[in-house]
Amino acid sequence: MALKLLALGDIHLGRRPGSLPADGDPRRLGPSEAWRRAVEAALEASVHAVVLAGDVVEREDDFFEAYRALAAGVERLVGAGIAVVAVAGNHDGKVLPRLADEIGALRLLGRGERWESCLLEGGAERVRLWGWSMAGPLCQTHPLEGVSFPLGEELTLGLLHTDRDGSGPYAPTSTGELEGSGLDGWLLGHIHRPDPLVPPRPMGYLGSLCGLDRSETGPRGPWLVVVDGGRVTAVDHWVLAPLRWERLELDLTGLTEVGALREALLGELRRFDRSLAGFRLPEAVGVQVLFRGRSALPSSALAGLAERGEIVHEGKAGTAYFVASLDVAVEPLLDLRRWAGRVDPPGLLARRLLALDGEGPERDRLVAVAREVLEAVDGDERWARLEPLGLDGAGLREELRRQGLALLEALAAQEGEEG
Ligand SMILES: [Mn+2]
Repeated sequence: MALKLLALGDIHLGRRPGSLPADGDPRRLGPSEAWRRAVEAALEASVHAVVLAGDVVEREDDFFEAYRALAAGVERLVGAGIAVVAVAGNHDGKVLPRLADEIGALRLLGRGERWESCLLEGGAERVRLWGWSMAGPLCQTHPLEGVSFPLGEELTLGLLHTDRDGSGPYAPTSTGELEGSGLDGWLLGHIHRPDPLVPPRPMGYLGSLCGLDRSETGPRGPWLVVVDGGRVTAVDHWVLAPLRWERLELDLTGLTEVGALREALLGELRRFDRSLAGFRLPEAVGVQVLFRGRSALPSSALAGLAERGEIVHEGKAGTAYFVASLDVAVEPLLDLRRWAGRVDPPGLLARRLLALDGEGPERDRLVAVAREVLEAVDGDERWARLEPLGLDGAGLREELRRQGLALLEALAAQEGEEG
């Protein structure tokens, strides 16, 4: 008889997802619903333990909201004989110990930044789980430095919120320390992108339980770890998050009218929806659309295709597909060589665009001039709260080309020319 353990990464109870469909209810799409789904799945599968890898709660201020959601889930699990064990992360280093005091059935491991273990039992198997909790938002301590674990008969797993291979103030560890620890696996919290976790020695990030903003694309959910015959025999990602984020690139080359574009977008969404599988399908999918290719359609028509948050498709199981962002990287159908033959500003612009496509010194000069101008803007403290500009060579060149082509497109339109 195997032991089944369900491992959850960063939940961030209390956080509202970054953007939502027009009529989206954060309670139905956010972390608390993801947690509710995970609890239900754990009960259905009769797992023996549920373990939480920290950042269970978003902020101190979310105590009451987190308390309600967490207590309800923990009580259902513990009522069914399922142990619930957690460590604290940088977001909940202060609040999770207090929640654990309130919710007696929630076992917090490693209070006060000290290693502590508990024994999980299920079927004919036993697992020793080692955990260490952060005590506040910042922690320069290296939790694994100079630590050696007493290794016994039973399988041992580690549960930790850590910045792996980082040097920041988030309880840093190194891959070498994790691998050299002698433990049979590490279930990590902090980084929201899940690692591939595989038997017999799963080692890595569980990922956020539910994508919290549009950068957190792809499948999200808890991981089932199966222990049989004293070793980890299976690790399965239970994709069940209520909200999912995806990037979608659409090549417009050859499309000449906005209607065809709409159909192309729907076609892509239908294809994606058919491929969508998982433990439970999402309630909503936020799509970041990027238009690419060469097209005579004006950028304004592309950008105006849908509003942010607009629901553009309903999937087979009622999944609402909404537009999280719409970006245009389409190149107009301009004959640059013909334009470059002219002796006027559009001609100069076309020659520079051709130079940017080439390999010569003129390309490097243009990029260097642009960088000099933009660095001054980037360093200006008025813009300090905005995202820094990406000023690497390839990105800058691409941006210059995009802006230049858009400008030439506008100039061409003024002349009533079609390329
Ligand atoms: Mn964290």
